[in-house]
Amino acid sequence: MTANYQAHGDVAVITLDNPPVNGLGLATRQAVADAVNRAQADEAIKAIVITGAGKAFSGGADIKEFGSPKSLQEPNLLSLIALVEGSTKPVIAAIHSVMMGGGLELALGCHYRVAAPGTNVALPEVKLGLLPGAGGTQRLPRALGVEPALNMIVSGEPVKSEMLAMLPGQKLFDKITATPASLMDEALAFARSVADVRPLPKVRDLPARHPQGDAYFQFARNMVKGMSKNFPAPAKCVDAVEAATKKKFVDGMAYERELFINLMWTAESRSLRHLFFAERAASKIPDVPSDTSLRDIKTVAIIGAGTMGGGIAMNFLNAGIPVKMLEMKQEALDRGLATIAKNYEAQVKKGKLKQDKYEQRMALLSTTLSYDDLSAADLVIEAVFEELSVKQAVFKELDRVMKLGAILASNTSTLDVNSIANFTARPQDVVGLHFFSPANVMKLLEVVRGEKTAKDVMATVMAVAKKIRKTAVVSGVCDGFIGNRMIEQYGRQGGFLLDEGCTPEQVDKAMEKFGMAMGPFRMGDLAGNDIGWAIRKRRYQEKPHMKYSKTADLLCEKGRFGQKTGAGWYDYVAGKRDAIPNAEVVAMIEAHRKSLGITTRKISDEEIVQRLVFSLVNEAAHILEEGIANKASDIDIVYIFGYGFPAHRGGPMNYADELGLFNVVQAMHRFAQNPLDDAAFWQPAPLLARLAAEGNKFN
Ligand code: T1G
Repeated sequence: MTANYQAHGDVAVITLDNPPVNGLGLATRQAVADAVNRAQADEAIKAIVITGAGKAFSGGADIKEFGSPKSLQEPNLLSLIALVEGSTKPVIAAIHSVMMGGGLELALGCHYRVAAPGTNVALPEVKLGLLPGAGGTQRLPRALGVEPALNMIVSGEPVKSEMLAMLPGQKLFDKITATPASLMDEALAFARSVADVRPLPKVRDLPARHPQGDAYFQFARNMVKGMSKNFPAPAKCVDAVEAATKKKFVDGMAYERELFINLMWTAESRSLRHLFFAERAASKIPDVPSDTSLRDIKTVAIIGAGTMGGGIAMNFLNAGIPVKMLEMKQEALDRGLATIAKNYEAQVKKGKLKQDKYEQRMALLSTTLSYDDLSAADLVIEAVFEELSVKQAVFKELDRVMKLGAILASNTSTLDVNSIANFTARPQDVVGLHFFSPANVMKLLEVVRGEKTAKDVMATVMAVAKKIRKTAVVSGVCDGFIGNRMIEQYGRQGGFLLDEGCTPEQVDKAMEKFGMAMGPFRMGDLAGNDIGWAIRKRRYQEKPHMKYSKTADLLCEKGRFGQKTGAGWYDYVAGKRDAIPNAEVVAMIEAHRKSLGITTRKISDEEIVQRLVFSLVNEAAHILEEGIANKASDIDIVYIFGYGFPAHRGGPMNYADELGLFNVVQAMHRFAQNPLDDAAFWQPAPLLARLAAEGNKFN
């Protein structure tokens, strides 16, 4: 079903019915057009109500159709809206729950709009690198006023229906119903009350004016410019809305269409649309049915009240889930609690958290020094020292005390979750939950699936991740899982570039110009260079043949661990985050090159970006081949949400697809010729080589 038709006396009710969000795909557009024509032809019908079944009025155009002929096939959305607006009988939109994008544009083509309170109303196209392409930039300013319309279009954020209805002079909503439940009754009554009103009111006939015209739009352009460095869409939103105030409606519509089509074909929009689906796809695990029954997670226990334990606890407290924290010593508990309170108090001071909410959250937190107090918890997360013997002691205790059916999770970032699971007699209940630091801020959560982890445990922790507003990606068990395994190759390339002639600043600036939130050396200073040092020391034992630059070790031998020691690759002033280049570090790198007899060369930003990003891509291709990641889009999500990869590039895999895998492989062959690089590493992973040879893509 895509839309159904029902006559209620002299009012025809057309109900969009295209689950899950009544996307306005071709079949739905066709069904609505047929229903509108049917109501026109039926003399017994005096008015038409359009509404949506299920959990949305309409979530907008069907994004899955973009880039395919279907999205343009008649009746396209513009034609459908024109058909509704040109109806000889009044068309009333009965709106509830969600009205977004093309859904709002369809409602703006109706003659009247009746909405339930609490409806989320938005034009989120800008979040997809687009702008409203079915009249939203021309009708919403007319219905709502230029400024509120532009704010909604440029932010893409939802606003509640009852809030919009309070705007002075607004013509978006003719009525807000008493409750969501009374929507249909009140919409039918409203339809009968306007059945004979002529001429039919059309949003397109309203004026769109702004008293300070040019000055306002100049201000708007300046504001938008600052926030949309890598995205063309927001600035085009301003152009389109300004056109509504300067051009005739039909000309404004033509201009909007031109801007929309152009944006549709930008790499930025393709990347953002890719990420929209990738984020949703990440929560789906191929061999775990979506209807797998979930374990009930009412209370959580956390082992370890350090930085990670405290940050993890906050996620659950924020979601209203009680937490019991265990430490070995009271002063560790006190310190942990104090840190959590301090974090919340900082949010209260900034006005980001209400005092009563803060107190509610803290009331959900309890502490203990005894494992026996944890037995009732449904989920326990261990966040203790990253040492297998310590994890072993913890999981033996958990195995002893936790109730049957409890999920036992480790926050380990590098250790083998299978080994940890085998410390217990219930490996099927053990899973890795790798939070990224700071755990109460970073959205990414790597859910590490052990060989024996039960399917319902996987389904449960993915649902818990959504509840605590994390973007979860499933990883298999390997050293570094997905993100850290790839970042190790990225860091190795950074080291080689220093040996070959780059400064840390040159590499960082090239990557930040590419769009990374931070280049590799600033990132190392932030995370702590000693972390990478510890891993490399392990590597030198495990893989003596693996090639590394020694510069990072030399830096750590000087105790320059980064921000936490006030100095790393860069110098830092207490309380500030600015990375100040340090001449001694540069001299140290130069001296090291001399000791190796290396003749430096000028290295382009392009080579820097390609070697760092393609090192991620090649390692990721191995990760896919080994089944550590289920799909390439999951790897994009890991890098966007966990490592500051630029969203407008869509993630490393999407970026490689955009460049063409053939070109990526050609570049890798060039890198393999460089005697100072690691030729073995640059052999394309078989999956990458095959896709490139086939002219195929990862995603
Ligand atoms: N098109 C296609 N699929 C969509 C969709 C859409 N517009 N919106 C949601 N889905 C799918 C989604 O992929 C997921 O699928 C399922 O619905 C549930 O989504 C011409 C050009 C509406 C607030 O940008 O913001 O109109 O994973 O998990 O949390 O100007 O979905 O189950 O297979 O997000 O309840 C503009 C995007 C389109 C709205 C519901 N509209 N959607 O949130 O569910 S462009 C949007 C959302 C447009 C016109 C332009 C949210 C939601 P699956 P979900 P939710």
